[in-house]
Amino acid sequence: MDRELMKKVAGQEAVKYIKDGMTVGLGTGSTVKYLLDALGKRVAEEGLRIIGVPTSNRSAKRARDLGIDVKSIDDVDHIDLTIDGADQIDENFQGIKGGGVAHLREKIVAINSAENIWIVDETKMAKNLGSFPLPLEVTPYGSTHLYRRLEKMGYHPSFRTNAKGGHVLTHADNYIIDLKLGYIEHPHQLEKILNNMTGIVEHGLFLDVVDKVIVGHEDHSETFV
Ligand code: ABF
Repeated sequence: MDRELMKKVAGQEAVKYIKDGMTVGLGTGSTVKYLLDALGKRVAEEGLRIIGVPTSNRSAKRARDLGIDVKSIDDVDHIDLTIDGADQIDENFQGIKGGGVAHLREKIVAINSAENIWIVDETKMAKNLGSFPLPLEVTPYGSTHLYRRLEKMGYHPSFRTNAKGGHVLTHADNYIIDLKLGYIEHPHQLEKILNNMTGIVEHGLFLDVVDKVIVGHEDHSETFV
């Protein structure tokens, strides 16, 4: 199984939806890397002109290197289309995102986009959400108490740490707690619980957000609308 090829297939299919003059939300992750490669090709060969609104510093740098006009979300009045990766998508096209530590910015860009497309390799598709740990961006202040509360709720929390054992920090210098839930039976109910927990800045449940999912296989892509 060649996952990089699958990601490339998905990224190359998604770039077709970008039209000249669009303001495009640019996601984060290794599949989006292939989208940006294909986008760079179109910029170079067709003179495609877009405004890119990146969801991470990594995507911002890559877009600038490709000669794309990069703006912050607060410097544009609308986003026509956002293309992003995902960590897990269920059969109702609900998603978990945030494995790449950028889900707060990704969600802010997504909810302000006229259309959202997710690009994934086939291994991201699942019957239910939960076997991929659910990321939470949390404020450092009080996080040890929040951690214990999540533990008591049976959510199997763990702080995301780096190689040195320190906390992984988000763009906003917050912490990440991952919930190893295994199986999320009712994502909307869980969303309501997490939305009401003080200290959780944003969770990685992306429900009723996506308009189109492009799944890359080794020799073709599937597009679900
Ligand atoms: C991003 O895409 C993150 O939310 C997510 O962690 C990441 C996963 O994508 P990939 O597998 O392509 O790196 O949107």
